[in-house]
Amino acid sequence: MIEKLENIENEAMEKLSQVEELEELEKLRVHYLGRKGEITSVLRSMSQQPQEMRPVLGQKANELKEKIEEKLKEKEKEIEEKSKELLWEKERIDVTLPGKPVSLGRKHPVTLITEEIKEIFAGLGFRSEEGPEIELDYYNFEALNIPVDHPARDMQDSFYFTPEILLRTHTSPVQVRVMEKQAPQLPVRIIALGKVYRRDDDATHSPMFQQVEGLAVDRNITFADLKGVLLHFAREMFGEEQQIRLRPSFFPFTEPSAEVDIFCVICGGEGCRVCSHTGWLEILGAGMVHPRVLEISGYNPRVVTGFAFGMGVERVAMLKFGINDIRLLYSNDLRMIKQF
Ligand code: 2NL
Repeated sequence: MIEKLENIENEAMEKLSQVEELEELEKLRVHYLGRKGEITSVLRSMSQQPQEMRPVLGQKANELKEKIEEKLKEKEKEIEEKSKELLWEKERIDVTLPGKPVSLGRKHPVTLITEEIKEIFAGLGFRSEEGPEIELDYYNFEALNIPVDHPARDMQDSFYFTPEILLRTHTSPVQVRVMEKQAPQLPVRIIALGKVYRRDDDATHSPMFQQVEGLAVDRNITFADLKGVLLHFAREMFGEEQQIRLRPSFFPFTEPSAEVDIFCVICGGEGCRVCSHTGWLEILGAGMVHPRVLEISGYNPRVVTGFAFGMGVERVAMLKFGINDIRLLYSNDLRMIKQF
């Protein structure tokens, strides 16, 4: 019997030292210490042993049981440590590996031009103003002397919510609101910029585009001031050699009115497809603020005069960057935006 216990011990220690997984370890525990395990059966068969051997055998068997339990515990700890180490090895971060490149966001060409326009006019003392994109008919048309039967008021040309409320078709209502608020205080020197909406959609017209309008109201403002400001703007934006050309035009909110051209920035005045072989490009509309508009907004047209102008930011961006289709600016194609 003693010999049997010694055999069990040798075998158990040998097997236990080779175990590498918790499952195997559990199997061995059951094999030796379980209800039908080897040690258990030795203890159970004690009654068949000679009386005088029982204490010695019992003690030996119990000692072996404890020894195996200890070894099991030790082994379990060892296996757990090892698996933790393996996991750590797998998840370890190698800080010396090169990082994944992060692509930087950048400004849209229309944003770049807007910022440039803002800066040029800030240099002349013009403050930037913004206002609501959903506007009242009053601010968008009526206060600007646009007659009730004007084609711009047509449902076909503007986006209406109700007969009184629409998406603004220009940023002029921002300027009307500023004048209304600060009248009769002088001077007014602002640019109004933001999104405007018209029912248009082709290579040169988008249903949403961005507009910058400028307004100066004070005593003794003349058409010469307007020309000087616009020439300065053209030279800052398109180069110091730039020339401007004014052609007579008509807007209900200015009188007199003009359309303003610059030398074609594509061909330098030689004549090309972009300028229809004229050498000139239209970039903005302008004029002296109509006395009716000044009056409606709270200024006395017998005391003050003003000039105003308006331009499409996309058009300026297209000319400056040589883009021939406005829809490219709003295609959300990264290949496009990455070029600026
Ligand atoms: C264009 C022409 C223009 C104005 C906008 C304006 C604003 C007030 C009073 C008088 Cl509050 N005028 N704005 C004047 C002339 C032309 O825009 O071609 N825009 C894209």
